[in-house]
Parts: sequence; structure tokens; C-alpha cells
Amino acid sequence: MLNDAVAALQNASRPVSFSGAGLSAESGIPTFREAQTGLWARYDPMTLASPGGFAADPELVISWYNGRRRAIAAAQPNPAHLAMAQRADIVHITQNVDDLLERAGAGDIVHLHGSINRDRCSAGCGHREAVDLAAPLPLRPCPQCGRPMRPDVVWFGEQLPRIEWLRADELAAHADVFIVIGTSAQVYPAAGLITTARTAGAKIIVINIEPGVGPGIRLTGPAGQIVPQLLEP
Ligand code: BV8
Repeated sequence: MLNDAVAALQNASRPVSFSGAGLSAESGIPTFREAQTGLWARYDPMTLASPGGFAADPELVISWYNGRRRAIAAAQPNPAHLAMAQRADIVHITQNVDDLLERAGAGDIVHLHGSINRDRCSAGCGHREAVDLAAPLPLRPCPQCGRPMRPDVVWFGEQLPRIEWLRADELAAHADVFIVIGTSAQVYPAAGLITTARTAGAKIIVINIEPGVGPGIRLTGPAGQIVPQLLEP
């Protein structure tokens, strides 16, 4: 299976990767659907990562994000991030909001669900600010308009950023190899990119710690082990 995947990638002219939370799991970042631990165990991430959750308790949501920010600041890119960063021929589409691919040195990354290392005005006045992940600020007013600042990520029920979505859709529709790394493929429209790529004739390579079913070449195991074997044969 690995040899088939390596051969497919060696013959590819338009390879694209599509990653989810499993890519950052070995950097110590809990995946989105892993049971939340500690004080967050009683909260549903689907609620916290939503406009309704923020409206109901903005301070709770900001402290959830700031805990994730500090964990990401303390994390390091793992061998999967580093191997992906070495392949400038592969465009990386990710659902992840962390900056581990950037910190690994990857250049061309399409963040479908935004980035946790930025805040934006919750009222949409356009103000954005970089966030120091190691020392994130508490809930605070937008310096432009006074409404609360929020993480610059896409919450459930919110549209994906138009430019990133259109680019990702175009990439999936023209990829000849589509490498799916560490995602449960349950969140749409992002997960629909896999069908787009397959329908367009791309060879699908799926890397996941869980043995799955479905078409394509399935490489079962941790991304930190499998991705370097695939990208640095
Ligand atoms: C939209 C940013 C429409 C925030 C995220 C009801 C109401 C509203 C919307 C909906 C609804 N019902 C359905 C929807 C659509 C909804 C959706 O798809 N819901 C799902 C849950 C059914 N989608 C949306 O709401 C999207 N917007 O539809 O807008 C619209 C239209 C018009 C006008 C207005 C609106 C927006 C979705 C974006 C949500 N934001 N993140 C934040 O992070 O705080 S999504 C979140 O889930 C993360 O980004 C995460 O990446 C993503 C997907 O999850 P995965 O990455 O796959 O992570 P998961 O834990 O699930 O899986 C990990 C995988 O890794 C597993 O397979 C595991 O086996 C594997 N793994 C683990 N360890 C390893 C590993 N693999 C390899 N190696 C390892 N070591």
C-alpha cells in the first residue's frame, strides 16, 4: 500500500494535501472530537465554537480559545508537519486553526477554518489583530468600534472564507493526487473536497490512525510516522 502511494505521488503533477486535527495530534494538540479534558469536559466544542456559544458566554469562549492558544504555543511541529513543509510542490489545505504547518516552514497553506493566532472584531468592522499565542489577551473591546474581539476562526453555522474556499475547491477539482491526513471528514463543506477530488479523477490517499473503509489507498497509522514515509521515501 505504501509503495503504491509513493508511486502515485512520484507521478503526480498536481498533488494536494487536505488535513484535519489528527495532523497535530502528535504535537500534543487534542483532536476536535476527542473528549475534552479537565474543566472543559462538561462543554461541547460544537457549542463553544459557535456564534451562539460566544453570544451566551463570551468570556467562557475566549478562555477556551486562550487555553488552546497556550497549548499550541507550547507545542512543536511534528515529523508530519516537517515533511509536508519540505514539499513545495504540494499545496496544503487544512481545517486546522493552529500554526504548526507555518512553524514547520510550509509556504502555501489554505486555512479553510481560519487561524487561532488572529483576533477579529465580532461586529465585522474589519479590525483584525495578531495574537501572541503564549500570552493571549482576555475578552476585550475592538479598538475600532468597541464591540467584542473574537478569534478569527470559522464557527459552526458560519460561512467559510470565500477566497480560501474557492481556491480549495479549485485545487480539489484539479488535483491528480489528494492526500487526506488525520480527519474524520465529518465537517462540511470542507469534507466535500474529498468527493470533489475523487469525482475529478484524483487518486485518494488516506492517512489515519483508524483503519477506515472507502475508496483510495488507506495508510493506517500515526501521521507523524506515515507522512514522512510517504513524502520523503
Ligand atoms: C457551514 C474552527 C453554512 C473552530 C471548525 C447545523 C447548524 C449549522 C451548520 C450545520 C448544522 N448541521 C451541519 C452543519 C454544517 C456544519 C457541519 O458540517 N457540522 C458537522 C459536525 C455535521 N458545518 C458548518 O457549520 C460550516 N459552515 O456549513 O455554513 C452556511 C451557509 C450559508 C450561510 C451561513 C452558513 C463551518 C464548519 C467549521 C467549524 N469550525 N473549526 C475551532 O477550531 O475552534 S471545525 C473543527 O472540526 C476543526 O476545524 C476540525 O479540524 C474540524 C474537522 O474535524 P477533524 O479535523 O476531522 O477532527 P476530528 O477530531 O473530527 O478527527 C480527527 C481525525 O484524526 C480522526 O479521524 C482520527 O482518527 C484521526 N487521528 C487522530 N490522531 C491521529 C489521527 N490521524 C493520524 N495520526 C494521528 N496521530
